[in-house]
Amino acid sequence: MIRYIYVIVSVCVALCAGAYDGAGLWLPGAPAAFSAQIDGPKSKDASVGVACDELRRYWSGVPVKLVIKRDAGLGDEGFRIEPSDRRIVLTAGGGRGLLYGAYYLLRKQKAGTLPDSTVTEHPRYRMRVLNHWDNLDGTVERGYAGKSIWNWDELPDVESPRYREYARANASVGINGTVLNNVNASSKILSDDYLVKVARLADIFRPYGIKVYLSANFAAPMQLGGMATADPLNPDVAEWWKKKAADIYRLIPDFGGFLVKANSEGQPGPCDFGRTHADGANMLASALAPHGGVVMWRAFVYSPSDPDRAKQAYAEFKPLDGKFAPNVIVQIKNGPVDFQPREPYSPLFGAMPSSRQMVEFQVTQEYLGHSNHIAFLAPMWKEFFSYVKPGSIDAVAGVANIGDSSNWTGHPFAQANWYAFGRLAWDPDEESSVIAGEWLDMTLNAASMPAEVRTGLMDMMLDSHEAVVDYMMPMGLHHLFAFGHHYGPEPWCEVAGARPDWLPKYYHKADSLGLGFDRTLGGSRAVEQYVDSLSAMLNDVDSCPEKFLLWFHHVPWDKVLPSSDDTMWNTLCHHYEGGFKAVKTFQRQWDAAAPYMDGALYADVRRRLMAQARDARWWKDACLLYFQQYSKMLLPADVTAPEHTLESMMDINLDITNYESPSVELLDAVR
Ligand code: GCW
Repeated sequence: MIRYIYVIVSVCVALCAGAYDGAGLWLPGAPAAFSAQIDGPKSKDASVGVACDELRRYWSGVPVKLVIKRDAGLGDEGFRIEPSDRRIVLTAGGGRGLLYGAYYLLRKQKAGTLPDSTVTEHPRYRMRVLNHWDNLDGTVERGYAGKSIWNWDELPDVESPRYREYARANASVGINGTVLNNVNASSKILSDDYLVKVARLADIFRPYGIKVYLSANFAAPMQLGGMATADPLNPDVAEWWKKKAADIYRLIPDFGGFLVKANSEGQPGPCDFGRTHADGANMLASALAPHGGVVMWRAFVYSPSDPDRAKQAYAEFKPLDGKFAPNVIVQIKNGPVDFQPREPYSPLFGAMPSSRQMVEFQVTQEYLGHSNHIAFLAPMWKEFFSYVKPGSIDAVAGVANIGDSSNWTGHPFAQANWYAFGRLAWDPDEESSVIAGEWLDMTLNAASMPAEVRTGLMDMMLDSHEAVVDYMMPMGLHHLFAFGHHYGPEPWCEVAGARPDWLPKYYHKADSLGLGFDRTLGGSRAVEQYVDSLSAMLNDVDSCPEKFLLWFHHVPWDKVLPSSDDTMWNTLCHHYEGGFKAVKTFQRQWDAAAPYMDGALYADVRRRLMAQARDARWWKDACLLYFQQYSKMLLPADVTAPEHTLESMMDINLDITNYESPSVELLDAVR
């Protein structure tokens, strides 16, 4: 009976709220039925206005008094909430603190977890930045949620309502910066025509505490300025950038700075002129310094200084420690290779004690099933912070998964990764389960579902990343992806003329003896780049954690592992099987929630989960049948028999670009 009432109530809630299209994200949608009294300070700061407006519209509890107190030790962005039965006092050092405090209250109200004693919050990082890989033609590199949300042709005259909603969503989770354009940057973004458009976006974002940054093409003085060189030590080049910076700050007084991908994957950089990364970064930094801007200089470089690609960024950047200007921050991907489903942390973290460093996470699921697979990434990012102490880095960046699709992110659950990125950039100690629970309650009203249904959805989210690792690349395997678009397995991939380190065989090294990349002291010696205690642990095949085993070791197929008490081959097979089975469990967990949600949402995720289950099986069959040619061992009896033959899977050739996620229909057709 109770269950029956739940269904009726939930259906009513869904109907009252209108059909779910995901456009409202996790944000408060319907204005509060009874508006509470909100007293704010008199201030010209637009963020104060936003904080008060949001509370006036959506807060339905006791009165709230907002107070600015510069000397309360709360900094620019921190806030304090003192609740009582009669009213809540929200104190902050300035407008942005009030903004974050207001969103905190609305979040807790929606999730039903309002505090009953004083809460003080400060963000752990001053810079919490999204990186958009958006091109000026509207495509999004590695974007799987439609086209770019920036409509450059219409700007600055036409203002899409999405710009404000975007800013609001970011502010609600504490994100305070955005790099608008792809790191594979067009110089055009720095032209006068485009800067006016950028300035318009900056004006819209400012009240929400969001600074705008741009990716800069290092050769812009040549491409845009018609100069013969972009040599960072050439005084005319430095002067060109100084003038460019001054022009930008005239239009955007609080411009954040530049993000630069230099001498990486064909992008120009200081090394083209015989200079170092520090020479290049410092020249840009001195152009920005008078205005307070920063340079985020990416360490994603892999020129073959060492035969092991995983060692190259460290080899190139560590010697530059201490040579970067104070307003340069070296932006390092979380792992040493490239956003693989699981990587050990990049050993560059901690190896440059005299330089500022920031981490770059990938929110968009380039290597995690695009927008067809559910993979909640908070646990992966927390794993990074378990090795790299949050206090040892300066800032956090995330490659955005946002596009113009109606629900912003393609997969409805991919919204949770945008949400989790912001929450962890604010507080890396927050638990994944808290973040997942909040998001579910706010977005799917999960708190009103029966407890076991809500728990099922939580488990689905919390287990999802590990499941993807298991059916794609368990035990430290990496880069087994199809060439180019990176969707689906291709451990056999050969492309004539391609760089060897873009091909799977370079990484998995399967042969008759075993599997995995020997990075021990007897191999590429990559373990040496890690701190001593860890290095010894990783170097020993019996103490290396199973999850990194094939990253660091070439392991015999029949070696019995201490972690599983079974052969490496059987253990590998069980991981693939476990990943596939986990997705079957997710399907049941999702089906159990069907009666409590909007039908369109249910059907959308159900369809994607079907694709994910088929893909998990495709990955399992492809990798196990391919590796079996080398192991020459039988699949364990409890592993589901392959549905596909190796030959049929080697024939699959998805006709998609780096800007697309394959449609479920296309996947049906090819498999
Ligand atoms: O993983 C690779 C991607 C490229 C990307 C590059 C980078 C923007 O496949 O699409 O380019 O990383 O991070 O620069």
